[in-house]
Amino acid sequence: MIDNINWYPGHMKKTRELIQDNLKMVDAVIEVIDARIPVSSRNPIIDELVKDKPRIIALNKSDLADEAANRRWVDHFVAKDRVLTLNSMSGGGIKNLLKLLEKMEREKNEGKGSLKPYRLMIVGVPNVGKSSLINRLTGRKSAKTGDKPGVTKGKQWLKLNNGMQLLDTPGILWPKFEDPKAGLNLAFCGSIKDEILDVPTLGMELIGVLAENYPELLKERYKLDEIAETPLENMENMALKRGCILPGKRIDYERIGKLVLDEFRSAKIGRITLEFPKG
Ligand SMILES: Nc1nc2c(ncn2[C@@H]2O[C@H](COP(=O)(O)OP(=O)(O)OP(=O)(O)O)[C@@H](O)[C@H]2O)c(=O)[nH]1
Ligand SMILES: [Mg+2]
Repeated sequence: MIDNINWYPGHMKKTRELIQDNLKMVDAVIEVIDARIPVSSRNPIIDELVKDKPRIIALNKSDLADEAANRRWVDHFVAKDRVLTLNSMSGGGIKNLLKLLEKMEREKNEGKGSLKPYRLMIVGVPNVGKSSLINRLTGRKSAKTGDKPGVTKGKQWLKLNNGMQLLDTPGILWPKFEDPKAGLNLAFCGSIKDEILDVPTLGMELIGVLAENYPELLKERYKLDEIAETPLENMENMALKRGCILPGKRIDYERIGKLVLDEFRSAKIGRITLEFPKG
């Protein structure tokens, strides 16, 4: 199902080494995950790499995710890690993050004389908002967006207003392709855009998930009388409501597929979370 992905094993090894090397230089790690898919947007390798280093789990894009689910995820992660919700687009949650970092810095420096600046690194899968977060933390446009993994052009430390230092190279983790569901979730959320499945299939898969978890939002947005038996029927009903019709009254699957993906990604259907903590 998933082909044409440029994360071949050699690349993964290089990325892992790059993150490992960079991690040696920092006091704490901010692991950025997508609040809509907190399982699929994590890479288990990070636990192995971070080990005992202080870590913050940042549920970014929390503005797009279901608020009740955000709370459940915070409760879930807080058992093991420091966790908070963020909106790196508007800056929501950044003050809380800075407060937390300052507390961690105080804990590290307790009882010590000469103080080195507290050093941070941000890691996460593509498109979760690492660069946006870096720019928020430094208060200016410091980070290039669209950095490719494995490409380091000299390390640079960015200074935060509170004196902390942030490594300018975000650690880009490879997504979990081994699990097809994770691949789909990442594609729904725009982390691996056109690389898996075609748009009509991806759109139909998303409709299936929404019909199951958020039937009311789907009905409301697309003026559906009922949720039909199959994702395909729902897709066709939605296409009719939205005029996604080709000559000869044929359904334009490409257009309705793209439309539902766009409207999900921009939260026009509503604030939606695709994965929930167990229990
Ligand atoms: N709604 C919303 N959008 C966000 C948020 N954070 C980032 N974005 C958007 O998500 C997209 C990706 O953000 P980037 O900061 O470039 O993500 P990245 O992790 O650096 O991506 P790569 O460098 O490709 O790995 C951009 O269009 C951002 O504007 C957020 O909290 N909420
Ligand atoms: Mg980036």
